[in-house]
Amino acid sequence: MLELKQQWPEERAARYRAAGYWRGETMWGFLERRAAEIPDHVAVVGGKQRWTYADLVRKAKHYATKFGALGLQPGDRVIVQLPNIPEFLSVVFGLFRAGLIPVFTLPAHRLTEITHFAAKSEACAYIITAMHEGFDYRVLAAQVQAHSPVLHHLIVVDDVENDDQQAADIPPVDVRSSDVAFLQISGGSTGLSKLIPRTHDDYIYSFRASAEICGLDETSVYMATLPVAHNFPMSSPGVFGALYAGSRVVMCTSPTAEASFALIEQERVTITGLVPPLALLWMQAAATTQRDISSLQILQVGGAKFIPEAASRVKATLGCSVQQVFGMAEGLVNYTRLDDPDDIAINTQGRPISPDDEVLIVDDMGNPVPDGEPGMLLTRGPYTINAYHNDEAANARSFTDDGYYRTGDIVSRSADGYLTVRGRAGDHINRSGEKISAEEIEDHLLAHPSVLDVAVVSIPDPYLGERSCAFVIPRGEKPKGTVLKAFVRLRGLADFKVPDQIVFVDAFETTAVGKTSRKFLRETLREQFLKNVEL
Ligand code: AMP
Ligand code: DBH
Repeated sequence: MLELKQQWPEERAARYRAAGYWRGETMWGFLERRAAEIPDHVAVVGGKQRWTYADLVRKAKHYATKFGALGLQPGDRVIVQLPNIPEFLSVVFGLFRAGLIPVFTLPAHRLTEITHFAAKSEACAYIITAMHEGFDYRVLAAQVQAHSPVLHHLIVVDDVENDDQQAADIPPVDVRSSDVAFLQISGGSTGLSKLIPRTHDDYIYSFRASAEICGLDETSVYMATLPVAHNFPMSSPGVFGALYAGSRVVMCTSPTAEASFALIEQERVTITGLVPPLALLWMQAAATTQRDISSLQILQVGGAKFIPEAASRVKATLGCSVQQVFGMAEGLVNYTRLDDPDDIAINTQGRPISPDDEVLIVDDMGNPVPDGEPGMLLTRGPYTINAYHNDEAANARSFTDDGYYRTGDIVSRSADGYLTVRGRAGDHINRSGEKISAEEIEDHLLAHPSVLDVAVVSIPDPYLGERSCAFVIPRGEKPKGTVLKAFVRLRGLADFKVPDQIVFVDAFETTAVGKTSRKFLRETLREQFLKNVEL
């Protein structure tokens, strides 16, 4: 089995320890300590469940025991595919206690993605809930297992919950805080998603500091509204930051305004995070809601650019402050601060968490650009990774020789260090915060016999921010767009990756001699499309 690694050069690691960023804590260790301090405080609420910190620790131990009884060994990788239910936390902390490595996936992922994650991580177990939103995960799991030779164990949380047999508690496994705690997933700008190894030290620092920036304490109520396996609701400050601060976590299974407002009213939620399209829907719904959402103090918005005009209306419509969050599962997270003047909170995507986050903004030649000018964002620091797992090609592309991560984002920086996102260099589609690799979808469409060539392009969309559009040159008779969409879905892809729109073209124009790169082609198609739309 490939070793899990995430290492910083010793000089920097020593500096991060000396500065008190890395404190030697572990994921299990911090929860157990919290539970000893505030055992009766409510830790997590969801559906009909309401667990105290003591309950959460007891339930996590139960899972750890189950994992041990199955023969899982410390260091084994376990795919976790769970919606926003309290069991997400008992399972994941159970894995931490047993020294197992969660591989986080989204409820929307399907056969192709899960099989890819299983292969890349060499996972030997897969944890699901039986049914969610009408989808039967047991059927998916059977297909995934048929494709994944070492994925021997399937754990369905519903079965574990119904089984009250108490096995003997296993002793906690000794893990080092510098060890990799789990594998997080990137949106994937080229090809399939990459796996991101995060250590206990670096991740705990990111959510502990995030919880401080967001002012979380034992009176706060954090609602996870976006799918909790996303880095944003997991750690910015997310469910982990909330538990670290002794706050209450509310698990919300549906991000609609109706369902969310009901939970905000019922649990007196003080803070939650959304992607921009959802924030727009909530702002609209707030005008007519009968629900009392006055407990909400902070609405975080991130994952994609929140335009200033929308940000400026949050206070008046929802009655709370807006906090912009610009982050990435690879590390760096920026926040506008709670005491920032409106001008900053509305017009920028914030500044980094840490004084030791190093940010470089460079031109095409790699030279730093002056403040206020757009350039490519490179970063390294105490919670930004130095390498992906098991992907040498991506590592060669994504990191500089001196350890900076190439974010692919084009940003400008103000004199006081605030970043504004201006665009991006890569070719992914940021569809409502879900990043989709154009290349990945092109490869699937090319497998259809009626597709001669294809380019997948992001198109600005008033609701989604961006939508995906596939420009297809047919081979022989033109297929129906719906047929191609169904074809992509049938290849076992998450629904959000199915092209929103299909446009047939006779040929791809080669306007400039020698410019045959896919990137240039996608840009040309996007421009032509937008010009036609305006006509
Ligand atoms: P990932 O690497 O899949 O975690 O996706 C992170 C990417 O999401 C960033 O590199 C940005 O491109 C985008 N992103 C996240 N937050 C924001 C934001 N507030 N504004 C604009 N883009 C964002
Ligand atoms: O989009 C993201 O990946 C993201 C957005 C906000 C993120 O990872 C985060 C905050 O931590």
